[in-house]
Amino acid sequence: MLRCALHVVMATGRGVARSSAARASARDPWCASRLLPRASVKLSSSSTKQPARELWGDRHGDSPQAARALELFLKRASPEAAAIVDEFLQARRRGASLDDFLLSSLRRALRPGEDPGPFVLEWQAFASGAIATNRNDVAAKAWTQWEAFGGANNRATPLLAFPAGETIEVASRVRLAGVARMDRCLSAASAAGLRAFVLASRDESVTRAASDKKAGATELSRVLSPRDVGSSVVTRWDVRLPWVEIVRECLHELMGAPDDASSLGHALSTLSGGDSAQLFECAAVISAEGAAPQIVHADTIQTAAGAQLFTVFVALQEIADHQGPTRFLPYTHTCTISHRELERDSPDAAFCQRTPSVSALLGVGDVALYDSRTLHCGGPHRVPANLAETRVERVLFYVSFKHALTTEAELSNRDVHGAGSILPSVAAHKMSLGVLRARRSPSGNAVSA
Ligand SMILES: O=C(O)CCC(=O)C(=O)O
Repeated sequence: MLRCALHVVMATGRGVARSSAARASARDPWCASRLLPRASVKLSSSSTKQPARELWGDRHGDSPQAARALELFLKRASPEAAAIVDEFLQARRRGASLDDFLLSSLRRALRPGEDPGPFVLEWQAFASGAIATNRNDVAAKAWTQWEAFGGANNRATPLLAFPAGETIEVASRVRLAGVARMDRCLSAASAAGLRAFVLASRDESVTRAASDKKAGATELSRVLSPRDVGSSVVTRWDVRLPWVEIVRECLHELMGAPDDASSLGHALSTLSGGDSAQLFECAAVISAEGAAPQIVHADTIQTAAGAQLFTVFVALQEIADHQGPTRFLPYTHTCTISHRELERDSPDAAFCQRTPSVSALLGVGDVALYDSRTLHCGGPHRVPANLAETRVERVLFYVSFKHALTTEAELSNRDVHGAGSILPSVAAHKMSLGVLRARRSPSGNAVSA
């Protein structure tokens, strides 16, 4: 799943960083002193050329996450790396954001033997060390947030669907609240077939990843809280799906008839600037019993450009409360204050204690459609209180569409992996929403029903 790298990592470290210096060192994911033993590059602690603080921040259009990440990095960056940052900040023109500078440097692929200069090397070492050392802290923080939302006495209300036939309402609802539900977009038979395919794909990808890390990284996206605190057992996966018949057929079915104004396809088109919106992700998330919750996060940060991505989560089986349904925080997609409060939340997650949320307790084939800026998280997958309840993995098929006016660079810059959760071979089709709605193949030929 696409997630804003800066947003997620900063959201994790922020609250605990304030508690005490010792705890900050132990738990702040960006704390450079923790990264030194792992980083291949030695960061100097005697930085002399520090960029002036007024050169970045809110008034330059930089996100708080990027500003905070830079501050932590600069505490230990070498004078040479700091000088490069200073050069960028001094020379940047209006619109050149720190977010893009940091994220494109983070993503920059290095050819063997290439010397990208001290900043890129140190920044990549800093960030990857932070992400690697941070996994347990992420799950621990997610449990604190989950408790703050009420824990087993969850205060979330169910995410409710609007009556059939009110599609305009669905698009309007997403615009207003950031999330809406649509029921029975996929038949039970299609959902069951796709579910079996997803689980088999997951098993194959996990086996392949064990012997071929590169193939693993192509087929399985990074996921938040893959393991619980202190556990080595993986209980959460994000599987990129191939463009095979069963996936295509389910997508066509989900979109509904092209002339049906109450269809999911129509709602997506209304929201995404028309049928030229492009398929950006095509994957599935799976959680097994024992899965920790995820930290509250958004998939993209808020920018002046507005909505950039709309995502559809499709339940491939019924989702009960013990299976950790997705929790959405309505109205947060356009609420800069909520995003900021989350980043600066107290160690006991006061923001989560006071913020209302809804649970996507979906039936088979039901859909949660959301604006990627909406704060959300997967819940913990627990043993049901009533052991007679069905105990199966929770599988969500998902696709996202890039708004017609959003450029590739705007979105890809906001993810560590350079793209959302989509196989390169599927992304290469550059599939438009219109093609999917019209049941055409990427080459434009009609697909037989
Ligand atoms: O598991 C879910 O319900 C949400 C997944 C998600 O948001 C993520 O993996 O980033």
